[in-house]
Amino acid sequence: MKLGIIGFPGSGKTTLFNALTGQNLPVGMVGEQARGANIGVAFVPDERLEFLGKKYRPRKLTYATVQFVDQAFVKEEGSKKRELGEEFLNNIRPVDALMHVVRCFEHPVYGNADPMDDIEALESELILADYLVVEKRIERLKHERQKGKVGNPREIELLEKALSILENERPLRFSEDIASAPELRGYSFLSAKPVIIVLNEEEDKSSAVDTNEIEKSYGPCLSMKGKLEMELSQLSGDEVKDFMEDFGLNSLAKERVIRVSYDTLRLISFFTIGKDEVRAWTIKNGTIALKAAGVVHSDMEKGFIRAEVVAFDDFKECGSYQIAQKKGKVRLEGKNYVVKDGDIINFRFNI
Ligand SMILES: Nc1nc2c(ncn2[C@@H]2O[C@H](COP(=O)(O)OP(=O)(O)O)[C@@H](O)[C@H]2O)c(=O)[nH]1
Ligand SMILES: [Mg+2]
Repeated sequence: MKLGIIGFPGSGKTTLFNALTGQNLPVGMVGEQARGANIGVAFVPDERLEFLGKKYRPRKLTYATVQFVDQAFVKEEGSKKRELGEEFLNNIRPVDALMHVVRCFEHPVYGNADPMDDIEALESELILADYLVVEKRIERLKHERQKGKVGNPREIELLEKALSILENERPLRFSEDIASAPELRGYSFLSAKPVIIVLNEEEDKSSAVDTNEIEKSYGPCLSMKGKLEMELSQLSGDEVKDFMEDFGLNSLAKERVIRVSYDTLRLISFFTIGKDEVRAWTIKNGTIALKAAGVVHSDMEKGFIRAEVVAFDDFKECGSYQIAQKKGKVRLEGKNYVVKDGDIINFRFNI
């Protein structure tokens, strides 16, 4: 899973990126220095995986990971073709979801905070970027039709529909048939991606923004104190617990961001266990066993025979794989079995 961190300069993108990935990149850069992109990885916290690790004591305990791209907001100056710059588009088009960081504190260079205005303004940028792509493509298809090329009528129909949504200044993500159309996948429309709004709050103030209001119009919304979260990410485990207590934090922003991302993208985890490695894997909810096998290794998909499956909770209750087997909790499933969150799977395959 790949998430793009976007937002206006000084909103706290790099601060959040550091908090998520544990990196320590310079923050608070302005102008030229704030440009460019950072790429990093966060481990998905999972108590179930840790439990399995303690049971099996494997040589390697491998967490699922989420990739984050911290992309500076770049507009191409003086270009008539595009509003958002090439760099922004190239880095953000391939991500699965967007995390929009919104500044809720006064900034020495960028001034007062206007969260609602910023949310709307950035959304407009995404809509405009898509609009330009759709408009150009439709023009081209019309031109080709005049020359006798028919094209894919379904694609044209979908593009026309997308155009009318964008003309009304609405993002594409609320239109299920557009957002999920295989004919449009290649366009990677920005406004079709799920958006998670992250309010970056002032450290010593309580929030003045109504997250429910935002959720109604935009998508899932969570708030955090980015500066504090970044400081916490630089500490060791025990220190973090103490500080969280001091600041009255129940959970880290990192954990909440990942949880909301999983929910938004409808992702689940399954586990594989062995002496060498105990590992968590990420798949879309609804994935069948055959495809889950392919996530682990392409040979497992090619030579799939069956999956031995035990639900994590059953495993935990039984205390060991052998007991789970004796109690009939280890099931044999075929390739069309729909994998559930927390399944521990042993793929049988033959090539
Ligand atoms: N006053 C104040 N400053 C903050 C807060 N959170 C972040 N900042 C500062 O705002 C700036 C955000 O910078 P950065 O993360 O580089 O933003 P980016 O341009 O979106 O990547 C940094 O100087 C942070 O220290 C806050 O809650 N209060
Ligand atoms: Mg930055």
